[in-house]
Amino acid sequence: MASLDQLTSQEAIDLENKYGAHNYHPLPVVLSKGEGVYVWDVEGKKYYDFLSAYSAVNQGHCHPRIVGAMTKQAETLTLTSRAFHNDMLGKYEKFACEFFGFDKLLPMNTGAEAVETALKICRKWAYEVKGIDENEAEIVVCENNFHGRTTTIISFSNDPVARKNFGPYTKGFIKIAYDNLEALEAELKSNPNIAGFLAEPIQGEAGVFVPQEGYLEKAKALCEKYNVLFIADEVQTGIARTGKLLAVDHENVKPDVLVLGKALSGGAYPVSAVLADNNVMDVIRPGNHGSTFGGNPVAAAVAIAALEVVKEENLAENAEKLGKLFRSELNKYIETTDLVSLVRGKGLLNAIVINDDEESETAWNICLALRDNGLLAKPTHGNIIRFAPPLVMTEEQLLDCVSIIVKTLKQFEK
Ligand code: IF1
Repeated sequence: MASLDQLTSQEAIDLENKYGAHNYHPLPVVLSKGEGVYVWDVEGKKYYDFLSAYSAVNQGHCHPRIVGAMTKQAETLTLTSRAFHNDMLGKYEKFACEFFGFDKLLPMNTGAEAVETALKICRKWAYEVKGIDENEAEIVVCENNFHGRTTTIISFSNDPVARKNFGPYTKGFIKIAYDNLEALEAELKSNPNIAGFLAEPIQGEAGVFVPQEGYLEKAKALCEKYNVLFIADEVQTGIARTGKLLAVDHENVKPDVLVLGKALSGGAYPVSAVLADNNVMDVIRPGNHGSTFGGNPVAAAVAIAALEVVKEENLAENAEKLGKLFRSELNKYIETTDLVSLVRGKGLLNAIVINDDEESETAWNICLALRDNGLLAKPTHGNIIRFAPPLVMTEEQLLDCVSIIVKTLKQFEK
């Protein structure tokens, strides 16, 4: 075998297969470099990245400003723990609170940790502010949700692959249909122990499922009516991905609890956060919650830079404009074919549905062919392909990508 720094793709894949747990089924491509909307494999082939690390790399790969902030801070101070203060955390908290319009921020590292944090805050608020009896609080969640991989979060998943044989499961969650206000109101009305409603503004893993217009606004109004916290999981939809800074901004909704991750760091470093106003966040007191790495100075420096890039490079506006162009260009093709039944999404979070059953291999095979044609995307479920490029893409690049996608799809027409 070649030395560790000169692997072929096959050698790298073989190493992962032999020494890595088999908890993923990646597309066979081994990447070793990224810049902006492009990634390169170890053989030097260049690709458009149409996954953006599940929307973590909204600002583009290796954005110089984010990498610069990270390296500068890494040379100065990386970690203090929260046993001591550091001189970056407060600056970051002020910056992010003003950026998103909340009183306070609680820093964590991964999306799942931030979701867990939001659930804990919500339960504590229910007992100490709303006045629910101890251990009786329940949180309403949606069918086909994806909020992460912890034992509590998978307890309320309905994906058997993510859930089966990981029990016993955490109690206190009630699942209702997504995009169904009647189901939400029925639950809130009949159950005085509801503390919160947790939802993704667009369901990502479910296949980029966009709810009807007005759903978020009306769900938030119902939560207010029944004194229940509206918790928005914007780990994937946030940070300009859907054409606004937050997906809830499309309906001018301010969640009671906002959960962020992924592109909060531009994909350079694991950074997540929960934001809320004082009436909610102040239920958390010393010792109630924390993390060794949460709020470390590198994370703080990286997140400030990542958010500045979003604003200064107008990434939300670009996502909105390019998303419309992407869907309209793909719709022109869809009118001519039976292979693809539809394209849906918001901003640059989109998916196409292949006209085939969920168990078919067509979407996977299309992704292999897209790879061969220089574009990387991955199926979510058997017959849905997600398209989510970095938001720093230009119109010219997007049209180039559309032509690669259409050319590839045409190879699969019967
Ligand atoms: C994997 C999907 C995306 C998320 C929302 C919390 C988290 C995620 C709305 C947890 C994470 C990821 C994780 C990734 C696959 C992926 C995903 F396909 F499963 F649905 F993005 F579309 N809330 N989403 O989407 O964040 O703890 O991972 O930082 O490999 O599990 P995390």
